[in-house]
Amino acid sequence: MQETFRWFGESDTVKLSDIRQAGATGVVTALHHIVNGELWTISEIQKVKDNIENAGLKWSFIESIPIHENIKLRIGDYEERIEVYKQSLRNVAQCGIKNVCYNFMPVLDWTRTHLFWELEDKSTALRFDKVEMAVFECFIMKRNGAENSYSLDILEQAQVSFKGMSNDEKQRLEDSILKGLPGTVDDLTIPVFKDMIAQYDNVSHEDLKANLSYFLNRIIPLCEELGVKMAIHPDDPPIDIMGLPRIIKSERDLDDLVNFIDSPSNGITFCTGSLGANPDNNLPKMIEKFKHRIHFLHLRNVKREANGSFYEDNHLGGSSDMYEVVKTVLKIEKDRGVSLPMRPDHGHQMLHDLKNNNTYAGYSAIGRLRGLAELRGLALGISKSHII
Ligand code: DNO
Repeated sequence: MQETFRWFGESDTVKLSDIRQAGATGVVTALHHIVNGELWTISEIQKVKDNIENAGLKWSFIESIPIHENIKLRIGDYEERIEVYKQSLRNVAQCGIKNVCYNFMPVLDWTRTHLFWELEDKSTALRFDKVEMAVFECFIMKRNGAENSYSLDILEQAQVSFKGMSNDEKQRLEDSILKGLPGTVDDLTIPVFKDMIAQYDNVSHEDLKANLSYFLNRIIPLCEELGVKMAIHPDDPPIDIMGLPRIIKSERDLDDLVNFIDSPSNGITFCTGSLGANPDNNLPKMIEKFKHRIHFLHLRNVKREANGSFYEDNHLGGSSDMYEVVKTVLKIEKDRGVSLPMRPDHGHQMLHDLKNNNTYAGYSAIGRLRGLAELRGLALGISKSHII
């Protein structure tokens, strides 16, 4: 595996020099200052690339060139927007960067109810709490019909929890869900968010899949020409939220994805944290099954709870067997004769991260360094023991 670290650009308090000291050789980043849907110009791409290379690192993966909502919905100016997307792909390829992560999640990207949830050892983790999600949807945002998405038991707990919450706690919950996403330029407010969600009122899973298929059929032939590999990020968490259809959650969804257009350019970011939040996903089996389409790895480990809540545990802790995951990754790399870019995804805020807590949620320096170091040791141990 090629070790990489995500970097959010100049505004990131984790610097390229820190990434180098963590032992990573690659950087994963995007033009975070460009608004979703705008063209990525060669000069802007080249500036970021030079910056990374001057720090002795390589730009391994673009995460992400985001997809405009009009393309996901196939409304309005979506054809022009696909053309802009294609031009951005030509431009990144011309700068020599040919790995592109993206996602097709409606409105929201990854969603958590807590960005700094305190663990027993006083480090903090990201958490998705089903009851708090119900509090937000049913009592804070008051989404029409939200009650139908929850069991009676969760709704009762949500009611009690809401009554006991201070205004600050309510605000913290709202901000975690609507403003928690690192590296985006747009922060959402409840009214704007409601309007955006309403656009999906009559969009089913099948409709959204058809739109993804349409998009891929428009861009993948160009990607093949350019040698660009697209790698879709799964939906996180892997469930429908806020009544929005989410379509990349399971083995079946990935089956559909690879069948939309049969091409090595139509690939997957295998995120063990997103897919691992669904107990039905057998991660080693899926890695083996989609081995020719996995271009990028996000390794992290969530601890699942009985009611559908989860938090992000240590990289070798959590509910997924990271030993089996890494063993399978090394095996498919051997079969294919490749070394896949991998980043330790998310990390706890710990040690110095806690004193300097202006890092992006999930993207602390030391927490991710710990994750990377543990994964590196695990991979080395597996390789040296000749079990694959
Ligand atoms: C979370 C990330 C996601 C991911 C995008 C990819 O930490 O893995 O935000 O970058 O969904 O498009």
